[in-house]
Order: sequence, then structure tokens, then C-alpha cells
Amino acid sequence: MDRMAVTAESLITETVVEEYDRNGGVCLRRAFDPEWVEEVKVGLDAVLGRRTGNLAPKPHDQPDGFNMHQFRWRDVRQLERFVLHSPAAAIAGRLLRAGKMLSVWMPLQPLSRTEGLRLVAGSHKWGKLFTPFSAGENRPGYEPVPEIDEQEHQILSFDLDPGDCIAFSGLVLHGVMPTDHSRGSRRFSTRWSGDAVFFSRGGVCSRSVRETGLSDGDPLDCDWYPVLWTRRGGHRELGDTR
Ligand SMILES: O=C(O)CCC(=O)C(=O)O
Repeated sequence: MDRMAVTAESLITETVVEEYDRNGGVCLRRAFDPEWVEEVKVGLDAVLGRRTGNLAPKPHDQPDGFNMHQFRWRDVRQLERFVLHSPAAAIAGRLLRAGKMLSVWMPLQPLSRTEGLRLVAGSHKWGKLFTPFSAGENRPGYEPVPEIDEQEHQILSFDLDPGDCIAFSGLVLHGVMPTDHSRGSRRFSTRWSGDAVFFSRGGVCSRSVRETGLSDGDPLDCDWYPVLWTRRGGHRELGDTR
């Protein structure tokens, strides 16, 4: 099967932006060429092989293998290339007309809808912040994740091939069901912000976020959070001042 990617421009139509805004997430087929998937696989091997500094295992790294590392694009060449040069920035930029922050999540092997990411459609509009899995319990300002009645809510899930991705809002309730296959699978998630986002140390804030040197209220435009796409100029290289 031809898995060559479709351009971000043709993927993100008006209808897709509306769907993203309505549901809090969309599935984008053939968003990344096989070369990008390969690049990320090599990058993740590098991350998982190098467990030092803030790559140290977190408690939840264990028993089922969930790993969370941040800012790895700054020190792993392949992930840096993905962040700086893949279509992810253009996908995020085009979708972020509706919303402030999103994730681009992609499996690196085929993943069925029962094993991949599931989103509760529309939950980004509930006006609630749910405790991130990585943050532990009882965080002030965050609510525990509720039981979701699948009769009452629409759950979005997709059969995915490498190269497909799900772009979803930072506010939408989401997660992966722990199954034997999902435990053994590799997924890669990048976070993207629009220009309506400003730095804040409030909330769940990791050590690496504190290391950026930014102060509350600063715009996210620095080495740690480079501007990689603009509506007017399209893709930007680092140091580009368009
Ligand atoms: O892949 C996973 O297990 C979950 C990823 C996730 O929750 C995220 O990227 O926000």
C-alpha cells in the first residue's frame, strides 16, 4: 500500500478544523511519510537507551512500560528533525485556529481501535482540567478522571497504521486502554501551542519546564518553544524572523 503522506494543507480542510473543534480531536490518515516514522523509531530507541538526567524512570515507567520524557527533541537528533522539519508543525498550526494547545500522537506500528488512543468527544468543552496520569493524585485545581459511561458519551477511537496520527486538544479527556498489545506498542506524542498561549508555572509543571528560564506571562517564543509555523509565512526554520 502506498503510505506516502498527504500534505498538511490538503489534510486540514475546513471540515477537519470544524470536526477538531467539535470533538476535541481528529484522526489524520497518512499525515507522515514512512521516513518520518522511521526517524521517530530511531529517536525513541535513543531516548529509551539513555536513561539519565530527566530521562530517569518515573514511578509509572514501571510495571507496564509507560515512559514519559519531555523536551527530548532538544537532545535527540532524529526527534529534533521530526519537530523542526516534519509536517507536524503545519498540522498543528492549521488546526490551532480552533484552540490553544494540541498534541500530535502517532503509533509506530499498526494499532487497532481497542488498543490505541481513545478520546471522549466534546470533553474539551466541559470546562474541567483532569489530573494528568503523569502527575499523581490530588493535584490542586485538577479533578480526578471520572468513570466514563460509554452509553452516555461518544468515545472516538481509530484503527491506525504508521504514518496516521490523532491530533487532539490539551483539554480533551483521553487515554490508552492497557492491553498486552498496547503495553508493547510504541507511540510518540508531541505538544504544540498557538500564539494565544503564555508561559505559566501554575498547574502541573515538570522540572524541565522550570528550566526554560521563562517567567509567568512570557510568550512561548524561545529556544525551548520555537515558532515553527505561521499562518502568513507557513513553515519557519529556526532563526527565521518572518
Ligand atoms: O500513548 C499513550 O499511552 C497516551 C499518550 C497521551 O496521553 C498523550 O500524549 O497525552
